[in-house]
Order: sequence, then C-alpha cells, then structure tokens
Amino acid sequence: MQSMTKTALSLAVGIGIGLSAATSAWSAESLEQVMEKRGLTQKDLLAAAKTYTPTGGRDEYLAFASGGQSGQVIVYGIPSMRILKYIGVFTPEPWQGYGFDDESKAVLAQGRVRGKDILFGDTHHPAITETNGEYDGRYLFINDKANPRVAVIDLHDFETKQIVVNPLFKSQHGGAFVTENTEYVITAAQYAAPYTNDFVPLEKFNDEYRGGITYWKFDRDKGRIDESASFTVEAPPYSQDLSDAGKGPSHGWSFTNSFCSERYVGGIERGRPPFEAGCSSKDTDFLHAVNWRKAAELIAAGKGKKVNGAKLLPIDVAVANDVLFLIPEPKSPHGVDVTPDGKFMVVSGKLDSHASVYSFEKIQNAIKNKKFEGKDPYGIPIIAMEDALHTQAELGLGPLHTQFDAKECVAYTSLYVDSMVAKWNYCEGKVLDKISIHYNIGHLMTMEGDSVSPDGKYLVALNKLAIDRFNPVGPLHPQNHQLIDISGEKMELLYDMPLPLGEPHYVVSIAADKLKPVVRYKSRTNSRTDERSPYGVRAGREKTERTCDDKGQCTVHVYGTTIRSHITPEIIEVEQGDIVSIHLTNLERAQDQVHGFAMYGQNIQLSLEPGKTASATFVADQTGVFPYYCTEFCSALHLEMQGYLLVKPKGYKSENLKMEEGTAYTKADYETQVKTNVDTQAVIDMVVAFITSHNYKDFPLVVGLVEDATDQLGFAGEAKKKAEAAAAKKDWQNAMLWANQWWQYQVKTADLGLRAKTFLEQNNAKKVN
Ligand code: K7E
Ligand code: CUA
Repeated sequence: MQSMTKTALSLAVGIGIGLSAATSAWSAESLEQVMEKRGLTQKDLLAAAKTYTPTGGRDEYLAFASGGQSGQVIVYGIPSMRILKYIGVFTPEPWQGYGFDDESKAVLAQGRVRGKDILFGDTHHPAITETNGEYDGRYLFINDKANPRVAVIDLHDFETKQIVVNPLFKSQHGGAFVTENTEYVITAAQYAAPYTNDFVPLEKFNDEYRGGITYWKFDRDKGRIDESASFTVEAPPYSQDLSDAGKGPSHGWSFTNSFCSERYVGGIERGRPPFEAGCSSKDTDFLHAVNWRKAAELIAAGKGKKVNGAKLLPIDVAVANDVLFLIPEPKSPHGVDVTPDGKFMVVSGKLDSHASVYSFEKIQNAIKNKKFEGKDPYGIPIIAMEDALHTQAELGLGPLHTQFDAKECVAYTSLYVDSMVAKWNYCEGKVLDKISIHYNIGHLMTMEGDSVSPDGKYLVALNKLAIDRFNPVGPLHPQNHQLIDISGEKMELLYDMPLPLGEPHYVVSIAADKLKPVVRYKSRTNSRTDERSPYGVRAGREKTERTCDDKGQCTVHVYGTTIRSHITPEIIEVEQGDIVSIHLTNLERAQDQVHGFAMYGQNIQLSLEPGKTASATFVADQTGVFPYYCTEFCSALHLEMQGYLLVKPKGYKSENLKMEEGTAYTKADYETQVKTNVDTQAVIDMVVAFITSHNYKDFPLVVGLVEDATDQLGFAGEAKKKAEAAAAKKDWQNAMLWANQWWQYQVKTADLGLRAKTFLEQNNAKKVN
C-alpha cells in the first residue's frame, strides 16, 4: 500500500483494510446499578425483557392502527411497539409522495365527495383480508367515518390503491369488517340522512332519513372493490354503529348494533333537549341481523332498486324474504363482536354494566318458528331478547368492545368508564380477571383477534387521552397504546406507547411471517395501479418532448431517471405557460435505494422507490429558475443530486452565451485523478477478495449488495471509457470530469463492499459464538 494516493488510502482506512477490528470496551455498569439509578423494579425489568427488541431484531406481529382524524394508517411491531410506517390513506403524506405525484393524486381523486376534494379522513376500523376466516395478509381495508368512504391498501407494498365513496350515506362509522372469505367488506351508516343529495327537512326524519348497511364486493383477483357488484340493505334511521360478519355456522349473516333507535332529533336552538338526552331514553336499542347471502341473491335477481346510482335492497323486500331482523340490546350499545367459532355475538351497552352474549342458534330457531315479539315501525320483525340471549355477564362500568383469546370461551372487554379491561368467560358469563389501564380505553385488540383462530399472547388497549402519562408537549397530548401480556392467568401491563396522531379507534394485528412485502418494484411500475407506467424509461433512453396543440398550449413531457447520484435530465428548459409533466423512473435495483424529487415553488415531492415511476404535472405559469434535488440521503454525493428547471419568457431568444466552467482542469489533474482511481480499484479488489473468500452467498442481503456493487462498477467502466476517449482528444476538461465520475462510481462500489464486509464480519462472528 506504499504507493497509494491519499484519497484511496483514506478510503482503505475507512473500510478497515489492514486494520485490526476495534475491540469495544463494555461499560462496567451493572444491572443493579442501572435499576437503582433509573428507579426500576424487578417487574419493570421483566416487562422490558418481554418487549425489548435488540438491534436488528424483528417483531412477532405487525399491527395496523387507524390514525383517526389524521386519515392515515399506522404500522407498528408487537411486542416492541416500534412504529414502522404511516400509510397515507385519505390524507396526503409527503414522504411517500402520496398526494404529490400524479399517480397517487388519482387515488385521492377517487375519494372526492360530490365534486369536492376531501383531503382528510376519520379512519376507524382497519380489517385484513381473510381466507376461511384466517387473516391472509393480502389487503387491508379502512373506513372513513366523516365521509362515507373505504380505502384498499395493498400489503405487498403497503400503499393505498383505491378509495370508494358510498353514494347513499352521509357518514359511515361502522366499517370495515370482512366476511369469512372477504366476499364483502361491510360498512354501516351512522348518522341517518336522506339517500339522495337533496334537502329534506328534519321533520321528515322518520320517513325520509335512512341508515343502512353496505356490502362492498371485493374482487380478490384484481385486489379492488367492485362498486357495480356492491349493494346496500336499507335500514331505519337508527344510527347503525358497528358490524361483524358471521363465521363458521353463522357465515352468510352479519350483525350490526345501533344506538338512538329512539330516532330522536336534537335541536337545542329550537328549545329541544340535546341529542344525548333523547338518544338514550329507551332501555334498549336494536341489534340488526342480516342474511347478506340472501340479500346478494335478491340483488342479483333484480329485486333491488337503484338510488343515487347505487344498488339498494328496500326494507320491505328484505323483510318479505327473511333478510333483516332486529333484536333488542341493552342501552346505547357500542360494537358487536362475533366469537371465533361463529356461535355467539357479544354486545355491550355503554350505559349498562353487562356484556350480552347472543346465540346464533337461538336467533335461527326464533326465525324458523316465526317467534317474534312484534315489529318495529318499519315492519321489521323483532326477536325477543330472551329468545336470543345465551348469557349476560356483569363486567363493570361502560363496557365497549370485545376481543378473543386463543383459549376457549375467553374474551376481553374494554370498560370505558372504569378504565379497565375485563377478562371473562363468554360461554359461562363469568369474570376471570380485571386490570386497570390508563384512562379512556376504547377498543382493545388481541393478536389475530378477529380471525377464527386468535393467537392470544398480547392485548393492546387503545386509550384515547394520555393526560399525565408522557412528557408534556402542549395542550394536545399523544394517544396511548398499552401493551398487555395475556399469556398467563393474570393480565400484566408491559408497555405504554404514545402515538402522535389522531384518535386510535381500532387496530388489527397479523403474524409478521404471513406478510410478504416486496423490496422493489418491477422496472417502471406505477405503484398505484401496479401496472407498467407508460411514462417509464430505461437508462440511456431519457428524453424531453414538447408538443403544442392548435390553440398554442404546449406540453412538455420529461421522461427521466434517477440513479446514485444524478437525476437525468439535470437541466429542463420550458416556456412560460407550458404544462410540464416530469416522469421519473428510479433505475436502482438495490433494496432501500430510494431517491426523492423536490422542486422549488411547485409543491412537488416524489418518493421513488427502486423500480418505481412517478410523475409530477404542473403549469409553469411563472418565469424563473427552479432548482430541484433528491430528497433522500441516498449516497455520499446525494447533495449533488440536483438540477434546474428554467422557465423562459415566451419567445425568449438565446443570447449566444458560453458556459464558463468554475474550474479549469489540466492534463496533470487528469493524471492525478487516474492514479487515485487505479489505487481505489486496488482497494475494491481487496474488498472483493474478502467477500468472495467468505460465505457471502449464505446471506441474501450480501448477495443483493454484491449485485448492486457490480452494477456500480459497470457504470464506473463506462465513465472510464469516456474519460479515456476525451484524453485521447486532449480534451483535459472532460477527461478529468469523466475520470472523476468514474471515481464516484468506484466510491459507491467500495461503500457497498464495506457494508457487505461489515455484515459478513458481524454475522460470521455470531456463528462462531
Ligand atoms: Cu369505539 Cu369508531 Cu370502533 Cu372509536 S369506535 S372507540
Ligand atoms: Cu438520490 Cu439523494
């Protein structure tokens, strides 16, 4: 290494060639000292040991949480409770380019309501696709309560692909819930309203305002909701709340609870007591039982009608065909949960201390024997509570939602008023254990708790207010997800996770090994349609095209690429008034080699994952100079990953100016650079020798790095040829610049080599231990 140039030497030192591995001096602080210093108990340590995930470790479950008013979905790991991703769903999310590239704007545009952009959502209940009642990890659905919408998220890349709008509803709290084979995604209206967009006075509430339950047909092959095959079962204006789909013996049915079946309409300003008084005056509300399979057959047979462009099964048709039944449920219930075996439905009333367990078999017997206690004002048969009830259990104050354990008959119910979780036996109606949690629990969730085979293990309590639990950050506090160990007889609180987004309503979890997300897209993919983008280009085919229509409106299409560390093109020239459409394809194949693209003054931010093509379209309405650059620190020369959009005045004539280089290079500069490159190559060869003499093929990650390094070295070779060609012509300026570019690719190669070498050292060391 004596003759090595300085730059190559520092590189060699950087990658540890010729140096012995540094030994780390382990701090002598003992566990006891740390416990004392931080005031930790043995119990704390045990909890920490159950959740702590060492560097590089993975979680057993992934959780998908509603982001409430943030309109997003949050992904985190269990038991570590580390946040992994925020998925933009109803809301723009700039890191992912969501709502900033043309492709995702098209998705958000599907969610327009009556012609208006709605750029927020109130997300409540995520649901994972199921096959035979088991989570299959293919897609995730989530509803928007404020605007009656459902989004489809593809779990192969964790991106939102589709938003559908319910044309009949004006709110949609109850959703999303999937049937056993994801035949349908169920949503229910909450606040009754006219099905049309017309004005209807509140005095006509009973006759012209309606609730309803919508069954969105999911096309599994396409991975999209098929609106034309979806339908709604008309329901009275009873504030339908949440639903759950039957499973096993109850497959083909769904259950929806309701509140305010008083049909009270408030109006403080009209001298009437408020909604809350009138909506909780009766002792019972109604559980709706719907035979959705029969409803679908009736719709297919043309027995429905079209309202506001949607298929509707009217109440009278539903009743005449035994599709819709009501069962009283105690006071202001919230939610209904079908047991994993599909035999029972658990309902809890916020203003009643019991959980009520209904029997599907008893409901069916009552229907078969036409044993009803009467009809509601809309002619829907009512099954008496005692004819449907299996058992009731006194759980505590304000019971809300229920989840299930792997253990037979064991359920967990949140107690909102008590701020507790009750563990109980729903077969026998017996309380088993209770645990105090932090304030204001809403939903709770066990691992795969909605499936036919819940895993138990952990429970997450979703608490709405964090009050005094975390460091204060102003009047708006984070939310609090609390992790509870439910593997033993007694529940044990393990961890508090603050979540700095909207109210957490519900969360679903799935065994992490069921998910198979991709690490790169196929070359030139529009990730929102999963099809090849017509705007994608290959390396070397980059181009800019300007066309004008007969009215003189010109459009500039830029078909560009990104790769470490440059954007092609680096200069874009347009005229004022041009419509500019910049399409960028990330040529990288390497895992996580993301580039971004932001531009001054145009509200543009793209996220370009490997293989992705994304576009930004805008009108260049102002003249000027608009720098653009890569927004991900992708490489050592990331800051140099830049360019200029020049918007020229109309009719601008070039002044015949000459580019003046900031620095002029000589033959000597070129030769120094070449020497550095030759030495650098020697370093690369050493790294390559190290990697190939170790068992690198055992590690897919290293194989990926080596592939990427080989790509980079190929680019280095191309730049080398250009440098030598320029040198042959004695064009020392370009010879030097291309020689430098050749070196840049070498540095990237060496950087990848270093990562591979470090990985091999660490993992082989682990093997020896
Ligand atoms: Cu209880 Cu929307 Cu399910 Cu909130 S909901 S808690
Ligand atoms: Cu690409 Cu920074």
